Amino acid sequence: MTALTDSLVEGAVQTVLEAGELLTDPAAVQSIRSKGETDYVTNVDVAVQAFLRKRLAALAPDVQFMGEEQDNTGLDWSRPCWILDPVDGTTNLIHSFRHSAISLALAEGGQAVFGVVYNPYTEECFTARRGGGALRNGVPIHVSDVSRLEDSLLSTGTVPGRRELADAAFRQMRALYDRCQDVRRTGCASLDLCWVACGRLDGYVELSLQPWDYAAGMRIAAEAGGKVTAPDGSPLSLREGGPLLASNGRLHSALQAILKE
Ligand code: 2AM
Ligand code: CA
Repeated sequence: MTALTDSLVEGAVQTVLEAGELLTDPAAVQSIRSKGETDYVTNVDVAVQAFLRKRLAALAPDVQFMGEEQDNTGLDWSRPCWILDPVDGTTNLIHSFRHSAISLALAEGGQAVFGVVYNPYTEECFTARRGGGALRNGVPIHVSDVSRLEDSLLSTGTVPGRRELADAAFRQMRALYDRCQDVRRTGCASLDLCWVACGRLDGYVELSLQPWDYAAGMRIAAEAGGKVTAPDGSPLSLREGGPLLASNGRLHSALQAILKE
């Protein structure tokens, strides 16, 4: 039986909106710890995860919890599971760049059946349920209808946490740049996916992401008419991360061909 009900969705969205206040306080970041080379966790990441974990457990005690700031071994993937990135765009948060989001998905049967991505700086809340379309602040959204790469605006990443991939990432960025109108690099994967969903971007490519970076955004982009896969077209896993290609659907095969080069 599915854990997903209208009241669970409403409760989860409400809780994410409340948690947004923990990011926007200008004095929010008090401590910064390094998890790996150029990969950081702040007191805000920890506080948002603790807040959501507690509130979601009260809303749905049987749903498991996967979060970026904890050890996630031992999850039973035959049962429902929340997948949370408490702060997607931690480096942006550290620099007051004001482009970060809370990303929460509900996974069932290996798929994200619900996703919410909230940007508390712009108060834009993107949501989607499987088969129910995608919404921004309650209003339906759709991917762009751009069908030629030369008319497209793309986003990509620099894989800051894996510097050994930098040459490949910048080669890829150059190859994309040569074929499109321009490239952007925003530092927040979940919002890049939502921006594909609402047509601000036509495609998005990143070489190394974690499931909490894309679980919610990929549901939102897919429900908005887009396509989100690995660069070779295979489905993305929610258990472990990897490279990602998102598009409005029309550009997917052209982007795949560039990434293969
Ligand atoms: P994060 O801010 O939650 O770490 C930046 O390129 C995007 O990639 C962000 O969405 C960031 O999420 C994500 N990302 C995934 N793995 C990362 C890593 N090891 N280091 C930095 N960013 C990472
Ligand atoms: Ca994060």
